[in-house]
Amino acid sequence: MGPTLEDFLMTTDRIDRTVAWEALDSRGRPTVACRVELENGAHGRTVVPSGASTGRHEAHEARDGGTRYGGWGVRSAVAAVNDEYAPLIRGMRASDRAEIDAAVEEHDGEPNLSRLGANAALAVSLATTVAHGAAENRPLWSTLGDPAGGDAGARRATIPMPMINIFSGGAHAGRAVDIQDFLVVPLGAQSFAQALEQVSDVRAHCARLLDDRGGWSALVADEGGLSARLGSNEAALELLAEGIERAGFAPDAMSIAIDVAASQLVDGDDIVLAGQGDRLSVDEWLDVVVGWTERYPLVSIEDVVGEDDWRGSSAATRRMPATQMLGDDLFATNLDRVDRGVSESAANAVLVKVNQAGSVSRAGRVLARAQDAGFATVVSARSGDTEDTWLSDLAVGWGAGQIKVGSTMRSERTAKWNRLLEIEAIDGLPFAGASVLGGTA
Ligand code: 2PG
Ligand code: MG
Repeated sequence: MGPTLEDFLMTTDRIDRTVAWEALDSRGRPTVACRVELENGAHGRTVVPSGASTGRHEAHEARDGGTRYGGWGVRSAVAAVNDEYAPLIRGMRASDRAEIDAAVEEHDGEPNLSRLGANAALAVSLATTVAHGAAENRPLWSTLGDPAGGDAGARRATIPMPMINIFSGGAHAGRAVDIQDFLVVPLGAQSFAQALEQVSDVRAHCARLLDDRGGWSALVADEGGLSARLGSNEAALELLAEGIERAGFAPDAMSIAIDVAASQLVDGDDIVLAGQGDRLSVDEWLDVVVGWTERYPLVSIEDVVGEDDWRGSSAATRRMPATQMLGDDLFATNLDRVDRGVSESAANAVLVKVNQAGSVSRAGRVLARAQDAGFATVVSARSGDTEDTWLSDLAVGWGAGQIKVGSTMRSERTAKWNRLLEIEAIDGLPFAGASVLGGTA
């Protein structure tokens, strides 16, 4: 199509200027920030998140190495946006996000975006997405189903069920215990606001219990959770179960989820629980976990075995059919891996992180594929996150059943919860409720 009157008057959503710079994430590490400005004056500005328990199959995050910021600098990714992507996408329409994402992916040329970095590609994709919402003067979540978005399409927008971190170990807490995340799922809540209030109460009770046991609840882990060297992984499960009871909730109204992040624990064919001095075969490990599902209200287990252990993942899903078996590093927000997981029944739920994929369109396609296969879906933040709130809008707009953002404190976490509270208060969308969990319970 030739130039339109709108083009002539500079009132279109065509991209005028794209600028990236180096900013900091919640761990104080450098990350890529980006602003996309449109001809009509609207703009989108985003800061890219980053993981600690990063899976091998994730899109590649470019880091500078060297001595600046201990090697974590992202000047090369920033330069890729300013020197290569800015001229590439200039003049394209923010509403054509799928086209923009495809142009960026093609320009990088590597499937995992390793030439210029997935952090560069994602910065452009996210800032464009936010700019589109701003240009339309609509809430961001409502733009996710727009035809040219190329992601999940028109899914029913709902406020997701949160799974909220209470206690941290693994790579998020100096390996205080081996398992990375101990979370609760407020299955009995009738609204998102009530869910958050109930979980805050459970966290407060767990903090008191921890102090009573000689821990120090004033110190928080990477995602705002409690942490302490409890001596065993099961001690953390006990802490949560007791905190839930003291807060007055029945186990089916306030249940437990864990993220084993087992790729961090794999040594050869074994799972090593260094904190408690155990080395177990995968079958022995699964016996332990099955025992936990019998003794605790454990409704969701993430990455129970290593990221390439398809056999172990399928065995776990077979042995715990009533439990949500959630793949994070296993799927790495990658379409081929989700397809394999579906055909081998290697899980019944998919965790979606946009920076594992490298673009909003790619992540949206993965989420839609999981939904179509009848898998449960959980949209997730990273342990190194930022003040941005687009994640909440993506989860709502894509109709993801659940969201995982960390604990109920630290601003990079509460920014996302607060955005969901805002959507519930302003837009009046329904709360997803308990039926969104995977497993046959
Ligand atoms: C995970 C995430 C978020 P990270 O493993 O699910 O908790 O951690 O961002 O470090 O990969
Ligand atoms: Mg995980």
